[in-house]
Amino acid sequence: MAVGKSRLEYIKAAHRMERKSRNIGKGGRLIVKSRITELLGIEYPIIQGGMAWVAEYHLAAAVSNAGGLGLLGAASAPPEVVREQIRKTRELTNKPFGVNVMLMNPNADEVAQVIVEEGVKVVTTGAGNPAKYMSLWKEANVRVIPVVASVAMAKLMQRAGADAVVAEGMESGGHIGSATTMTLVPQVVDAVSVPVIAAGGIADGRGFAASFMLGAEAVQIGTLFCVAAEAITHDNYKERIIKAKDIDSEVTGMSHGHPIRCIRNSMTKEYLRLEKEGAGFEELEHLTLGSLRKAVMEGDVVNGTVMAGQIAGLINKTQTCEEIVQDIIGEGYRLLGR
Ligand code: TUI
Repeated sequence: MAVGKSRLEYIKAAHRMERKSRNIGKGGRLIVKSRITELLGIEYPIIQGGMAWVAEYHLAAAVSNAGGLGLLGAASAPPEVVREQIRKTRELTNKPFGVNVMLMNPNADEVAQVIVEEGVKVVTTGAGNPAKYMSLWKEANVRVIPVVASVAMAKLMQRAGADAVVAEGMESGGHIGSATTMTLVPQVVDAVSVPVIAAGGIADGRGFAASFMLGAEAVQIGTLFCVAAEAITHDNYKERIIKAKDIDSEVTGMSHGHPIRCIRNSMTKEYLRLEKEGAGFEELEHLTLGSLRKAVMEGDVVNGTVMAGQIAGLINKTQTCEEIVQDIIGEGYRLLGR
């Protein structure tokens, strides 16, 4: 025993050393570092997807409070609603969080500006090329993380100044590309020097560990957070995901180049029937107008659009965001031998 130290001090110091060697921080939480945790100032390399209607302030704050990165999904929300959501998130957490900008949103220009005005520190983008906002955000010291579905887009985004990229496979729910997570992630990792976040088909520690084996430094998770206790998603939507089997999703919109993955129901059957008959974009758009809101907010999972990834089949219960994050990190790091 060191001279001058009481037995209690000695035991405390020994416990501190033990926690440090096993990467365990105060409160027993595992400390998990990657370039992404450093870049974003978060505890764990888990990012919540910026899902339209689902990713609002309760969920984003809960994920951030659990040590991951919560995201607000701006989707097609008017800029003032996004501003309000940002302020409400701040009331629930003092941890970092971000905003996802859906680039097909006609309000994207104004939303991009609101993000700067409100001092948001992290932006992810989806469904398009965010190059035109890059200088605005970089000058405001916002970390910019585009979601990409190809190596070409990943390289383009790195050249444009992206801080990291999310490589999203077609297992994901919602708007998708054509490459799978298993093939896309290692190819993007080899093509860029910025850190890569894997997305698509991840809902447990195995998916987390596999992503790291492919070279990713974090994961983005959508479908699993849709069923989180803190998500305001209608119970019918959560139940539909929990009930889903491996092959219960369909991809609509292939014919007009905007493929969307969602759970098979009356809506997808009608959509695919019209597509087969050669219906035009306008007619198909009319069919789905407001249909995601109808499913997420009103619980109409028969006629509404139930966006979800292929991993829905693995998801069988609701958990809090804290439980989700701790389970994935615990299992993931055990599998990785860290
Ligand atoms: O954006 C997503 N997933 C989404 S957005 C969304 S909202 C929506 N609601 C109704 C209809 C349509 C959309 C639902 N799900 N994921 C990120 C993502 N981005 N996946 C694929 C892409 C992508 C696609 C093309 C990224 C870049 C890109 O570039 C095209 C170009 O400009 O060359």
